[in-house]
Amino acid sequence: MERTLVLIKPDGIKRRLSGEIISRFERKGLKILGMKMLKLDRKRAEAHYAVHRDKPFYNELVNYITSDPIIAMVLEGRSVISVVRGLAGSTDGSKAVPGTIRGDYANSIQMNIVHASDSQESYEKEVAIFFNQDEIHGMVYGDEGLI
Ligand code: FUP
Repeated sequence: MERTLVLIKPDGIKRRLSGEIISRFERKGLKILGMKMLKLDRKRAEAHYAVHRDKPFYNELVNYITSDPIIAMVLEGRSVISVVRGLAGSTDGSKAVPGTIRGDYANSIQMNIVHASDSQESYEKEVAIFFNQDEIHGMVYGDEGLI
């Protein structure tokens, strides 16, 4: 079963959307295997966004993600990486389709509410930045009607 790493970014928390966002994942039938609230330090933020190191928006992005607390989650489900990317919507909130998290709640590129791993390789790199193995709980859920 596939897993993904999701962040609720500072704008999502400040706008009191955490519950709404978590609900969308739960209602879709995804399992929450790990969840924590934390303020990201610069070193971990730079590791998380390492692929964007050379982009013009990199510094601002790291400043933003370290500015206030975030919520990190490990979700599990069938094809969960692409499913959660679909639920999140396009990066730019002004272009994201209504019905998606960004389409419904964001109109910015930077403050776009959530992050979600874009591949298995990204997940493996990202989960190690946010979670220890003993913070991921594999056996919490039954699978009644959801698989
Ligand atoms: P996504 O995978 O949809 O989160 O988007 P990207 O990996 O392309 O970008 C990562 C983050 O960089 C986005 F969430 C927001 C930020 N970003 C900018 O601030 N400006 C840009 O032009 C593109 C991305």
